[in-house]
Amino acid sequence: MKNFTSELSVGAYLKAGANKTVRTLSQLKDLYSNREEVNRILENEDPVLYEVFEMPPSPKETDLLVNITVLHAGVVGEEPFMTKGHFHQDPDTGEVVIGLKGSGILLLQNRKGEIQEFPVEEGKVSYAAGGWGHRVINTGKEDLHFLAISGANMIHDYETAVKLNFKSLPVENKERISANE
Ligand code: S6P
Ligand code: ZN
Repeated sequence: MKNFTSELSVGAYLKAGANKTVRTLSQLKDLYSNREEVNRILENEDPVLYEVFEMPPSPKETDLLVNITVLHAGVVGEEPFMTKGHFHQDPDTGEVVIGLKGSGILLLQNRKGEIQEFPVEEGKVSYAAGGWGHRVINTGKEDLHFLAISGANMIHDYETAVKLNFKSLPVENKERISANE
């Protein structure tokens, strides 16, 4: 990666050279358990769930990935908008998550099924150690912005998250929903 300095805002980050990737509901519809609601929404529109702004890393494995994600506010049935969620293929590769704006949850789950949840909001930094899959859930009413930093040699492993049935709700919500069923 080239040297850069930027305000921690999407506009400034784009000016500094970031690439943008957009994730829509039609691309990620299998994340949500309420299929009828997914189809109902998609009949009218294909909402953008989140955007990732990535500063292009150099091909060198020792470089860093430094991304801002904007996770929009919204729900699909009971489940708030969330990132796809992934493990890192190399379990020695961790990740730092720094909240910038909005409020949400960093949900961590390892291959043994153990779960941890950390807040994602301005002024909070969390670390996902290697071996812990991670997903961010926007539990607030406004867009959630966060910065993620990991090693550029990291390969996203989305399949393991699917196989392990990665959780899609903060624990207290899930309990509340089952208690009301
Ligand atoms: C990369 C880092 C983030 C995510 C982004 C989208 O390691 O965790 O930049 O890529 O938040 O999440 P996902 O699960 O769709 O890659
Ligand atoms: Zn990651």
